[in-house]
Amino acid sequence: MDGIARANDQQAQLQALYAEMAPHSLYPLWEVLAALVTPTPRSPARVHRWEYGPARDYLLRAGDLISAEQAERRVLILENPGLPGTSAVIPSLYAGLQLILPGEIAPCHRHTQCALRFVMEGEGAYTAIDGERAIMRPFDLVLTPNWQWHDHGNESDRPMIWLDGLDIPTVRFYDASFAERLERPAQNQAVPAGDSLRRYGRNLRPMRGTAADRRPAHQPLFHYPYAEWRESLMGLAASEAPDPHLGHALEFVNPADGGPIMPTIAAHVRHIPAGFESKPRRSTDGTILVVVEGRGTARIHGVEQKLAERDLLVVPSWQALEIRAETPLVLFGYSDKAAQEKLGLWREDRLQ
Ligand code: GTQ
Repeated sequence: MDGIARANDQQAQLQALYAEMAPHSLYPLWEVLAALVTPTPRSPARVHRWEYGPARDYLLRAGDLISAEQAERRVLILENPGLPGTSAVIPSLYAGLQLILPGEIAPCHRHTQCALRFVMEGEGAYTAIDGERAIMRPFDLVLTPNWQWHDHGNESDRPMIWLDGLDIPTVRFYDASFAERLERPAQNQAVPAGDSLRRYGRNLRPMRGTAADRRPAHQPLFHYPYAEWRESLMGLAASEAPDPHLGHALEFVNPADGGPIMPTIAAHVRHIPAGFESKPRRSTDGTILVVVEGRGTARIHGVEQKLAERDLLVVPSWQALEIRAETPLVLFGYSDKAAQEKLGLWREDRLQ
């Protein structure tokens, strides 16, 4: 046999082996190794932008057709076009836009998934967590840590819309989803609205061992108001030059340990001064960005995405992002950095 014939014979025998093994759920690694262990991340997720206006119109139409109570959660999923059928915005995280109309209640439940809410519009509706309401205003961040009872209600006279960020795909990956519904639609208010912010939100905490220390020790705070984070961000912007890759950037922290807000999800805000162009930066945490204020352009692999107020942009793992601000840009973002850091996976690359 010559070399070609020998190679053909090897291929034929291997193919016969694969065909025989497959019914026994056995497969050759050497055929897939390069796709499994890649030298750098190759996310199936794509860069995608949702303009807020059209998404909002569809959500309000859904509001005419189904009640929050009937839907349990009336949400439009922001599904990544590269991850069809998964309800995921990046492989590990979920994003959705939730609508609560005046007088409605999204019934009380709890689940092992962690959630954050970032308010897009409306004022005065609440998320209640374990007996305490957080009254929501535009661009507030509100958390629902895993397994805490929560319901949402709108006692204002205007629709309330927020972005939901959950770790649904992560919990699915670990096959660790549990959920329960409370028999009553809304839980009782055990304490006044804003109570935990006053107790734990000012670098103070009730003395350990006293009844006043009523929130779980590992997750005392769940409301990060816009009025507070904006003041910190603008103060930073006024005091020093922006970081060349990030602009001015602040991460939200869990006061219990100084780490990310939840075990699986990290969140941050950024300010990019007018006329500033950030240098390209990539990181392994796929990130969902919301434009809070201003106008600009995001460039990813030479492709430009216009950014206008309340638009949403997803940047998958290891895609280099450059941001140019036309007017001062304020962005909110959340990602799976919290989980990746725990697993020793998180990396970033600051390009020139
Ligand atoms: O508000 O509890 O967008 O359980 C998806 C699942 C919101 C919620 C979502 C949920 C919720």
